[in-house]
Amino acid sequence: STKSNTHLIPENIITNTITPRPRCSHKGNFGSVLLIGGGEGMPGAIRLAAEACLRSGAGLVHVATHPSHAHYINATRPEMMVKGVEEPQELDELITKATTIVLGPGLGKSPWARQLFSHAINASQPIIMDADALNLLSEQPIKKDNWILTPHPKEASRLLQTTTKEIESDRFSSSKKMHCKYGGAIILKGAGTLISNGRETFVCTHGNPGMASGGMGDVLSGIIGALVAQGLDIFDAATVGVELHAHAADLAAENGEIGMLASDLFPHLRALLN
Ligand code: NPW
Ligand code: AMP
Ligand code: MG
Repeated sequence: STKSNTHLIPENIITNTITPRPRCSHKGNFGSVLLIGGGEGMPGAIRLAAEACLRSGAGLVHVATHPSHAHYINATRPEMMVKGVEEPQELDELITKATTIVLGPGLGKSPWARQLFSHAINASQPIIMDADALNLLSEQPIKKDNWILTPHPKEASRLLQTTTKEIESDRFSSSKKMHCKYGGAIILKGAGTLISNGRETFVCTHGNPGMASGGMGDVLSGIIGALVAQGLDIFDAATVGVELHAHAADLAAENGEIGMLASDLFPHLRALLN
């Protein structure tokens, strides 16, 4: 059956995976993440993903974004290194230095976005694909082993050229179909998020409807980027990342679900990781 290799995410997965830092560690031990996104008028998504990445322990965080707001991102979080990128070739130096790449938050579908997308997906590092990177991928499907796709049901419907209703009617088989078509690790988001590599599927039972607010998914892609940069393989990073995100959201929801913000997760991420 489609459910034979299905498990709940183990309760202790975070403490079993995330270990204290050795006393002599330095930032080079925790990887460098390049986040690409934030088309004109949409700096918030990539700003949130990049902070989630820092808050989840990445050694260095670089953001490649639209030149119109590169300054804003750096001014509001100076720990990030930000480059306003006009032409896709300007990504090359950043890609060379990156341990892993997060592609898509707030990217949009403009000619600028399409050029950056086409250039970045050729990188050899693992890529966390989110938001408009998924929408653009659905227009020209390719298969890769070392990437993580993080669709919500509507993005999944575009990836499989079907309806959201169809995706939701059998989330297990939808995840498997996405793995067959695109490869890698698949995260089908929404209440009861599924994480699948085609052989095994984990189900996340944490999280809450307070998470149904803008920017929440952008935070997830940043968390996973940080975990890949710190050496987790893509399936472990996807699973642990989903659990951290949901657990942080449950802690944030102790102050109430309604009105909860994606950035409210940040202090809880730090507490859970430590
Ligand atoms: P409906 O309304 O039910 O038909 P889109 P997006 C559906 C950036 N952002 N179960 C639902 O459809 C992103 O990074 C920027 C069922 C919903 O209306 C992207 O680049 C922010 N259906 C870009 O915006 C903060 C579900 O999908 C529709 C579902 C567009 O991303 C916000 C939305 O999907 C945002 O992150 C579920 N669980 N979840 C910023 N601060 O800069 C979603 N849907 O059309 O792909 O648009 O996800 O908003
Ligand atoms: P996005 O739509 O890309 O912003 O992603 C939304 C994030 O919030 C995903 O990680 C979803 O799994 C999560 N989420 C949204 N609504 C719920 C819900 N009702 N229960 C649990 N998680 C949710
Ligand atoms: Mg999203």
